[in-house]
Amino acid sequence: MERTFAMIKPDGVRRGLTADILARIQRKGYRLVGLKQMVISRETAENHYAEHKERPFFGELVEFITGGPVVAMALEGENAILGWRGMMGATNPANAAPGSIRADFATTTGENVTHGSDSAESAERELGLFFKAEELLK
Ligand code: 3AN
Repeated sequence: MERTFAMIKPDGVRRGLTADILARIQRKGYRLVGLKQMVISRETAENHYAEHKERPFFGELVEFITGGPVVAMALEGENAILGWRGMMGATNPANAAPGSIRADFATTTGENVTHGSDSAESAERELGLFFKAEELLK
């Protein structure tokens, strides 16, 4: 069993896609062991996206991700890290596999609806950044 950090970004929440995305996760069979709607602080955003600090789009990315409520999730299941990445599709929606969330709901890389940890190390770091231990089901 693996745990991963997943998020519906502000564009997804604003566009009313929350229920659809939660339904996909539940149909897939992942267990939602953490779930909350929140506005991300600037500090948490800069921390979360620290690997992109030198990229030209960093400022824009932080403004976007703090610009409205997100849905933060902890998903549990077999191969949940890669599996959720597969459900999201490629970062650039133009390259996302048909039927994936980004292929179905997004047109730009900057606002691509969802986030998912890309490795076990990222999952552990991001789950710790967004959830207190007592907010996660055992
Ligand atoms: P993923 O979200 O698929 O893990 P990353 O980690 O490469 O992709 O990028 C994190 C976020 O940074 C993306 N979801 C997107 O919002 C933003 N981003 C990445 N590349 C670009 C880009 N070339 N232009 C604008 N925003 C970008």
